[in-house]
Amino acid sequence: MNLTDYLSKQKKLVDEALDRLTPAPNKPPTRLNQAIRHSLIDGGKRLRPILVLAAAEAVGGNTDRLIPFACALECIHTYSLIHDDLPAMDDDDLRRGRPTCHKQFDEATAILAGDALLTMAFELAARPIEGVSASDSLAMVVQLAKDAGIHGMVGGQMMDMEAEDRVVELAELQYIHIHKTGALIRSSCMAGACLGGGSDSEIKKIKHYGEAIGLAFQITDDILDVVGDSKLLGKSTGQDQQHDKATYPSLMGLGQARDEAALLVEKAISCLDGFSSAADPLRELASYITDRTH
Ligand code: GRG
Repeated sequence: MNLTDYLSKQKKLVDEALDRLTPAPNKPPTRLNQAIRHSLIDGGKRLRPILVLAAAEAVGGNTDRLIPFACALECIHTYSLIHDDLPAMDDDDLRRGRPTCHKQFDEATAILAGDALLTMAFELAARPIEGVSASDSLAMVVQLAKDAGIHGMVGGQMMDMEAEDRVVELAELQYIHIHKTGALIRSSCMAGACLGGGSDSEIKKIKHYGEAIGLAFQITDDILDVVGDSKLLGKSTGQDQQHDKATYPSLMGLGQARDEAALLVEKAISCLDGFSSAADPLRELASYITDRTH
């Protein structure tokens, strides 16, 4: 398979659905809808929704029916970026190659745009899905809430903030990465596998795949902050060093950080042993996680 073609086809599907599912900019409350669209529409790689669809494909599921759930993942991710960029957190000016939400609008509007995206996500995730039992659907909504919340992304972000300006050991950094970034990636994979009709054993394997690529993704993010091109990334680089943050490269050097990420990719691919070629998109996506330049 050609991953570039696959990614652009899936991204187009997700982009079109997000555009359809998001209130029009001329509909009230216009300023809120414009702020949401500024951050959500036509931006980002759409990795999390693409993982939902690829995991469903791996277990032979119907991917079309999972589009609203896949979009929910992107809504949560985009809300986290909007709030992370606020002056109270990372205070960033640039995101996805354009001004951050609070720069383009104002802080209060950016907070509300994030809140609205988070609630919209659960409205989308809770929609009935043809061919999927209500209990499976509910289980994945609960899983998503856990992974996005206190015991996942939000908790990880809090730990990340608390770890600033003090010595952080590798084990703690790994814990932060797994929660802040990894949990939502794992949730995307699990949701695709479960809602796509996978068996318990398939869901478990894809969950472990998601955990491995989730950590590899954040290690790569740490690496790109050092060696990446801010134009390609669409955000400022060098932020971690500027804020004296513990990262994989700062704790073990760039070379070893790259090796760690590569090992995780290998581990992720091995979780898919026994899956047919329907899991090739997941296999290719694992390598893309560390090979990416943005
Ligand atoms: C504010 C509740 C709250 C959480 C913030 C995930 C996160 C927690 C903040 C985002 C800040 C950040 C740069 C995290 C590193 C990993 C990450 C999520 C990078 C951006 O994800 P990509 O590369 O972005 O998938 P695109 O723009 O392609 O969607």
